[in-house]
Amino acid sequence: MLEQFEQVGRQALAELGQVQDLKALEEFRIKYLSRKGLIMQLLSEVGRLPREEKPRGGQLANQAKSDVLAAFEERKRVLEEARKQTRELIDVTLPGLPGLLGKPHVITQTISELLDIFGRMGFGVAYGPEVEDEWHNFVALNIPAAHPARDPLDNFYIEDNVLLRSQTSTIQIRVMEKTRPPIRVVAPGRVYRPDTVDATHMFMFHQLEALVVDEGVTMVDMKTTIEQFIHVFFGADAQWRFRPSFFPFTEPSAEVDLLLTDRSGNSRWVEMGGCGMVDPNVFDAVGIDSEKYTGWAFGFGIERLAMRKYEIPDIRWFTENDLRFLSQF
Ligand code: 2NM
Repeated sequence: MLEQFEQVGRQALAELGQVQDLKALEEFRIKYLSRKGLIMQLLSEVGRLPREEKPRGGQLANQAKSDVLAAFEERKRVLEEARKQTRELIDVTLPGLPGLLGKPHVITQTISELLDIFGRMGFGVAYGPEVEDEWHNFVALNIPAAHPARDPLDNFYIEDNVLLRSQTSTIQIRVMEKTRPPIRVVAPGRVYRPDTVDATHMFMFHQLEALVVDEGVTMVDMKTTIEQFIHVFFGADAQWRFRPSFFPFTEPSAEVDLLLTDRSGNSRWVEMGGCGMVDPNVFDAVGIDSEKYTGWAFGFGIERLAMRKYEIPDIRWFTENDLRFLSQF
C-alpha cells in the first residue's frame, strides 16, 4: 500500500516532465492537484490505512504533495517565461518600414544645379553678407544718392547706412575689392525688397549673379555663356532673346527673356534677368584699371528660374512649407 503512495508522486513528476505548454500544464493540475486530484485522494486515503502504517503514509503523502507542487510551480514559471519571450520576439527577416527622409529645399537644389553648371564652365563661387552698407549696395554700383532704387521705402533699412542687401551685386563688389583680374565667379544668395507679396513678388528671394573680368573680355563671351547656360538648364530647344535695357552698373545693358509656350500653344516672352558690360565707374570704385580691363555681369532670379523649369505658378509656395509641394522635388 505504501509503495503505491510513493508511486503516485513519481508518476506525477514524470508526467510533469512531458508537459510542454500551459494547456497541458492545466490538465496536469486538474489531474493531480485539484480538490479531487490524485494527490488529494492520496491524502484522504491516509485515514484508511492500518494504524501502524498511518504515520509513514501521512509522511509519504505530504512529501509527494509538496514535491509535486514545487515542481508544478517551477514548470509553470518556465512555460510562462517562454511564452512571454515568444510574444516579444522580433522577426528580423521582415522587410523594414521606410523612414520619412527629408531633403534639400527646391531652391537649395536649384542653387546646387546652377553652381554645378557654372562650375563646369570654370566659375568659382563667392558669398557675402546679407546685411550691407550703402557703399556695397549702391555707391560702388554707380547708383547715385538721388536714384529711385535708393528710396528708403523701397529698401529694408536697419539704421543709417545699414540695410538688407537688395541685390547680390554687393558680393561682386566685395570680390573685386579684394581680388585682381582675371575674375570668374558666380554669387548666389538671398536679397530683400519690401514688395507687396503676390504670385510673382516676395519681400525675400534669391539671385544668382555672375561676374567675369579680364583683358579683352567682350559681350560675345557674355552672350555665349548665357546661351550655354540656358540650354543646359532649360533644354536645347529653349528659345531666348536679349532686349536692350539700362542698369546704372552696366553699359551697354540687356534684359534676358525666355520664350514660354503654354499648353494651348500660346507663346510669350518672360524676363529672367539682366546683364551687361561692367560700367567703368564700377571698376574705378573698386580700384580696377578700367583702361586695361573689361568685364561682364548678369543677375538672374533663382525663384524665377525654378518656376519656369518646374512650372511653379506661385512664388509664395517656396516659403509656405507645405509638404505636398516640397516633397515633389
Ligand atoms: C544684374 C544685371 C546686370 C551686375 C553688375 C555687377 C557688378 F558688380 F559687376 F557691377 N554685378 N552684377 C548686374 C548686371 C546685375 O542683375 C539684374
